[in-house]
Amino acid sequence: MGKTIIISNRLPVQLQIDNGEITAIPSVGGLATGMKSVHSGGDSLWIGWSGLTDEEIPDRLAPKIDKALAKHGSSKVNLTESEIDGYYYGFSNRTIWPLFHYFLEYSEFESEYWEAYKKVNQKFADAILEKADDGDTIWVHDYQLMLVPQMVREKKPDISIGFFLHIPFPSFEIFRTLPWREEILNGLLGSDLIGFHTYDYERHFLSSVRRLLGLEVSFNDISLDDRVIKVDSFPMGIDYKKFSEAAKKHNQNKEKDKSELQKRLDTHKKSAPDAKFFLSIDRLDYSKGIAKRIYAFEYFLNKYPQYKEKVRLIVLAVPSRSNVPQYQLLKREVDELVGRINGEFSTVSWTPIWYFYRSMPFENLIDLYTSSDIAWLTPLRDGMNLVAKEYIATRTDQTGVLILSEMAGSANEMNESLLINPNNFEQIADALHTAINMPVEEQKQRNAILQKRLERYNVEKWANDFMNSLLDQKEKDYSYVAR
Ligand code: GDG
Repeated sequence: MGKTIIISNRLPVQLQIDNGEITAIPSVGGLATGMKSVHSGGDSLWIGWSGLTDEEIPDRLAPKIDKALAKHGSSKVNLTESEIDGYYYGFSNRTIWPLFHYFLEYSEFESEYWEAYKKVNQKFADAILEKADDGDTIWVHDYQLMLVPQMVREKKPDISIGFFLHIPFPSFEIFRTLPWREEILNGLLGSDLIGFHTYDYERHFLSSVRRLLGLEVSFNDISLDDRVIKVDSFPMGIDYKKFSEAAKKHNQNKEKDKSELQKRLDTHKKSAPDAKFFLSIDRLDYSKGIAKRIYAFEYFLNKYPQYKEKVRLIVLAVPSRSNVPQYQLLKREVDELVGRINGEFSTVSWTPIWYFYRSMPFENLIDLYTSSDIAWLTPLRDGMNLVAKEYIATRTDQTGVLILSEMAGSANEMNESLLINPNNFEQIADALHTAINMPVEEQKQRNAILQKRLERYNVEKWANDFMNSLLDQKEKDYSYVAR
């Protein structure tokens, strides 16, 4: 059996340059953790961008960087600042991201971005081809690299290639507006297996393949002249144990071991024992519906004024893509909204919204999850939404209520939460009211089911299922197709 090559836009390590010395620190994100079972031992390689552009890497340090990355089974693709601008901030985040999240009006169709995307995808494909041998297995991740499977297939027709999309695949009516729609589909069809988070995304993709390329699709197989491609859904899980154990440890912390944030949360809890914390955590991204959530909070306070001074909304908005104009506008909108609503409702002893615009260390994330009575996650569109799953995993006593948008992929597996339409303020206000008054027994019943499911279908299982399905596909005899 050959080696496994994983490809994603970013490598699962962060580079630190200090006094000419290089350290590569492994990332702790969901993808990196999930891939541990696939990316371990000497038989795998992860290819991606290091996070530093060519201009930021002095020539004399380049070999040291390669060495530091090699220690983590990683190899970098070199990208210039202008390539990152066109491929990443341009086509990936100004064309594909908005379009695939149904923000058609934000999607920019610039041929310059498209050219950069093709060029950089070719760079990734070349980096793979340089390292790949026949018999290897390649797993390509996400919307930044949709042309890579075909680019590799052209040079290595027999190699096994899997692709997983972490964001939604939109309906045909949305996807068809993309000027380069056929090229994107053909790029993906270089794979043997194409995976999505949900069955709906899978169906949307198959519908576009049938209607735009006229290919034969039966169930979830696409037949080409010489190959059959399998399309399937693999809902991504979390590292359940990591979150539940961190929460257990956190709950046993003595006063002196608590973080400053936890101490503040405790003080507020003590001063108003009936008060409820609502928690909202997302990257500051328009797809996450943060501004709408804050408007809905205002609506809730007006509809149910009895909760004034009794509830608090904690908003953690993590900075993201801040050089894309839509993200700058959103930042301004959220800043103003929080200011206006706090100005309108605050009293001497109560500030309705606590707003943090930053990324927090993992320990503080656990402080927030474990201290919040209600997690309120209402993206307008979201491929999956792992925060919803993490919140449930940290509720070790099984209390807590999750209010989740129907538009998040995770809603398919989290029916026991309160599912809402993020555009329906009436429904949201009522869900908050229901959540505040939900008997503890009912909270526990719902969370027990959710926890069991999340523990079983964790991120490692997700990665293994995908890999096994890809191996199965490789072993199938499709010789009849070539007749
Ligand atoms: C994309 C898709 C899909 C957040 N704030 C902090 C922090 N986080 C961590 C969370 C969670 C992750 O970031 C966010 O994951 P999500 O799934 O919620 O969202 P995206 O970043 O948009 O991810 C999404 C995902 O890919 C996987 O396929 O679910 O739909 O859009 O793990 O814990 N972590 C720390 N500090 C923070 O302030 N340490």
